[in-house]
Amino acid sequence: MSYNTILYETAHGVLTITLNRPDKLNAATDELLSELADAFKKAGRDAEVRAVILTGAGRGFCAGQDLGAVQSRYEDDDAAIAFGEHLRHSWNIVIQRMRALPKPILCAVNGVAAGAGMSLVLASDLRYASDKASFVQAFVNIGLIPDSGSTWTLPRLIGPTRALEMMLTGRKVTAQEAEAWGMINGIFAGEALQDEVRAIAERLAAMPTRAIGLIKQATDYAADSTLNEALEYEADLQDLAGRTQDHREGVTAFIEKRKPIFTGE
Ligand code: LHQ
Repeated sequence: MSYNTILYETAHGVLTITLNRPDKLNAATDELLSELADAFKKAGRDAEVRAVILTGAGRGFCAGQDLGAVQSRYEDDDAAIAFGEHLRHSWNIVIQRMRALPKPILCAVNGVAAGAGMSLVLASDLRYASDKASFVQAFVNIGLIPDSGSTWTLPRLIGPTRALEMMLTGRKVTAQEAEAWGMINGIFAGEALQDEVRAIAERLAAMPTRAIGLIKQATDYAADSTLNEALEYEADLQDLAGRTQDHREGVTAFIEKRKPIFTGE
């Protein structure tokens, strides 16, 4: 599949996906969502990709659903049903593929993240923002409810008190507030953001990739399980991690007092 609305660039084990509709703050059309879903599928299959950066072109990260496209749906009498179907076939697939990707996703939030654009941030594994970035649960401002996983991810990250305030008021939260609340991992000056996040991603790309995938899987599972279930699941996944070449390399390098060379196998 060739891409018109995103950029897909791989270097040094790191894939950078750039949402690329800068004049609309990278608001997502059907085309963009289908390309994004395809990009995450491709990233899963490409052994050369060991970390992914998700970012936006221009001054915004992503303003959520393209509202021009939404307006055209009003011609449909069954618009409510169409929204549900639309979510199931577009945004939900993207979010599910992000969580299922057995590689770390680092979000470089270069500007405003609104509506389901903010859901993309929340579905990433590590979140870094420019000091100019902001976060808006914009859904309520247009009479909708948070979607694309926001009702699940946001209260887990910042607690129900702050999450509901954002969801009910639709107010813009600054990068500084987001960091203080634990929504993001760090802030960088706007011009330094991409280089800083690339450096972190390159470090992660040189780590034991299979273990990183299993850590994502285990923590997502634990979010919904009892302690006993989590213990059992950890034991199952540790079985898999223990059979990787990178595990052997890690132990051997430790014993030999040298730096490990992880291949992602
Ligand atoms: C946009 C958009 C946009 C199109 C800025 N669309 N053009 C799922 C399923 C089904 C239905 C609906 O929704 C969903 C999920 C969702 O994501 S719902 C939430 C949709 N998003 C929003 O409601 C956010 C709308 N945008 C805004 O509130 C503001 O633009 C923010 C706060 C993001 C940024 O404000 P400013 O920095 O003041 O920028 P701006 O408003 O001037 O926007 C710049 C341009 O981008 C402008 O175009 P123009 O041609 O006039 O320069 C906007 O129209 C365009 N744009 N968001 N979502």
